[in-house]
Amino acid sequence: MLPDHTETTYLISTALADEVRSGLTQHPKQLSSRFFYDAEGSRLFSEIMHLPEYYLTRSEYEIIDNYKDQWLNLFAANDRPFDLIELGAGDGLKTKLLLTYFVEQGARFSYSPVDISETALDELTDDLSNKLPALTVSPQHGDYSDALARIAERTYDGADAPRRVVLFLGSNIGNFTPADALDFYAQLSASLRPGDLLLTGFDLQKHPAVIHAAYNDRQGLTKAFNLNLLRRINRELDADFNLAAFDHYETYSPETGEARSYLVSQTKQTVTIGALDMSVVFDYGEIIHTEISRKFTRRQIDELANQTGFTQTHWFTDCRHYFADVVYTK
Ligand code: AVJ
Repeated sequence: MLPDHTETTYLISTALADEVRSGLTQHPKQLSSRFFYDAEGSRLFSEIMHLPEYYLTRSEYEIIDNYKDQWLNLFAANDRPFDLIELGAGDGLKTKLLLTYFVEQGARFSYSPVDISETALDELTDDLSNKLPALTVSPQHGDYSDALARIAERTYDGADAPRRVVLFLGSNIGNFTPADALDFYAQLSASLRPGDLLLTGFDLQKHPAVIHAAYNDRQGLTKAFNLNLLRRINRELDADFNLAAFDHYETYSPETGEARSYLVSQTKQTVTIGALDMSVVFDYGEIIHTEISRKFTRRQIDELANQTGFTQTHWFTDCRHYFADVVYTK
């Protein structure tokens, strides 16, 4: 059929469209984990945080609960007000504990959660305005590079300018490749001023079986979370992925410290992505790589600070040494 001017091919260019176009034409196929977090994906991740196998959230909660008084002393040193900027705040389960304590102690600070999920951010903001009405909250919808741009933009003059404290909790940093983590921390470092703080939650290397189980839970929530990416593509890009024809597969390598998530095609099949005017062939057993969740050694955490212009000043861990919240000072 000849092209007809009434039949327009829309070249849609959203971030998801670009990702699908490039990721599903590569070998091996891949899609970035940043697209997990639509409303359903954010909800599923909130459930994952309560799984018995997903030790990360409980370990970090223990650290925050044990050290929240020390953290406040650190953040508000010399009674200076501070701006708490949280990257990837999500539903703020752990942060609420911290914020509640800070407000109770009469700390002078404001809170800026940044998240890629608008629903998670709206719910967090509503909840905070009910529970902590005195707290100034300035939510920012966007990804990490938007957050960086905002941090770099914030210029304050004067000696009593608030110190900036950037929170990057929950081992969100694990989603970066080592090169991207270095790059991101170097950029963060460049946009902070001397005395500003960066507090990162790192999941530590431990028995590989413990880590593997955290991403391969018996209830199948991690599987549903991974498959939800395909459901999102069906909805937003008019695709016809049959979710039942894909499985979840997880690997953990104690040598690289990488947990990796895959979707596996259980049959030879062709998927059509309407909005991209594209069809994608999957071989039997072919994979899509969807996520890296990197686990760290103490040495790697020291090196990350050294290589990006930070000084590592504090190290907090849980009783099992599963997780560490680490303060870098600019
Ligand atoms: C939100 C990126 C920290 O990698 O552990 C949970 C996401 N993926 N189960 C992680 C996730 C599968 C989580 N982070």
